[in-house]
Amino acid sequence: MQVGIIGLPNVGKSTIFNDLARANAEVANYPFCTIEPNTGIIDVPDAYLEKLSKIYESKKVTPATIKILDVAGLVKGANKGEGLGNKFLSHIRNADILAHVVRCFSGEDISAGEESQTPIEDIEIINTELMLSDIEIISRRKEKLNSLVKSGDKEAKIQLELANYLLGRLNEGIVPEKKSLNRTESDFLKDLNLLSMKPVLYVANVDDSGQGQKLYNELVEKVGKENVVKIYAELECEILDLPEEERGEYKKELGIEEEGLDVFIKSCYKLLNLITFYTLNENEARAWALEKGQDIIQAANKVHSDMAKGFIKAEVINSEELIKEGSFAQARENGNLRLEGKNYIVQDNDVIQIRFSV
Ligand SMILES: Nc1nc2c(ncn2[C@@H]2O[C@H](COP(=O)(O)OP(=O)(O)OP(=O)(O)O)[C@@H](O)[C@H]2O)c(=O)[nH]1
Ligand SMILES: [Mg+2]
Repeated sequence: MQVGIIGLPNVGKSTIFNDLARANAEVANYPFCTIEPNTGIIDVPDAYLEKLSKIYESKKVTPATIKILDVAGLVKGANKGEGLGNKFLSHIRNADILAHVVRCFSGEDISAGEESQTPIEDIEIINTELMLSDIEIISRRKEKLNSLVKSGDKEAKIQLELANYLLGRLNEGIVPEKKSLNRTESDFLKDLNLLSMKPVLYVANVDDSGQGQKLYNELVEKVGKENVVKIYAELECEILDLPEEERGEYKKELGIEEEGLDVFIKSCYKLLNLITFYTLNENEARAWALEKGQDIIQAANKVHSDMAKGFIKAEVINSEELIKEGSFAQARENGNLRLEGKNYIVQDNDVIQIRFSV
């Protein structure tokens, strides 16, 4: 999974990035501090993996990971070359989620540019620029498609029709809805990688001031609580610099109940409808992300295509139960290890042992 961080300049994107990826990207009080993208890998926090790894005393413990990208700030008119322009958005075209950072802190000495007024206006500037960038991408593709259509290419004709629909919506300032698409259309849409159609998580970069709370509330009112993650990025970065034993106390003082990282990942999983399954053996205990509703063959395919192709059956048990049992043998003896066939729909926190032949 990939997450791309977007937002106005100087709103704390790199601070959020450092907090989430436990990284050390440059943070400074001036716009366009970030020019080249920062890339980080986040280990998905996991309640069971460590305990599960004890079952076989696995040599390696591999959590699921998320790649996170922090890019330059966008400004009004970026599509016309304002600020750093919008070319850098190509770095996040492959992202599965956009983390849209919104300034919800006071800090009067920290300017997010002249046009920044309120969280609502700020997000509208960014969302408009994303649409304008998409319009550019589609228009460029249309030129190619036009000549293909003239030469009688039937697929290009379907693509051109979809391109015209998308352009029509975007030019009206409306994000196109995902209508039911045939194969050619959905492949084309995937290929276009439109930023405005990606799932968005609004990240409120808050401080502990009353003003910060007020701005956060405004944002929540506009986009809905379920779409906002509240992160005390700067405070959390400071906390990360403290010795481990002092962190808890400081967090309690500030009223930070759950770490930004945990809330953020949970929200990403929810937004993309992801669950976790595990594979275990002597070599490795590993957590994997899977779309909810997918079957065991799709899960097997994540691990190794041979496992999916040669699938015979799988032994399945919930993580918590397996930890309680202590071993597969014990679980089997107690009748708690289920045997599942190829149509089994994987459940959150399943541990699966796949039997296959190649
Ligand atoms: N007061 C206050 N300042 C913050 C907070 N979060 C970030 N900052 C400051 O805001 C300034 C910009 O932070 P960055 O993380 O570099 O912002 P950015 O969005 O990555 O900026 P660009 O890369 O230039 O677009 C820095 O001086 C940070 O210390 C906060 O919660 N409160
Ligand atoms: Mg930055």
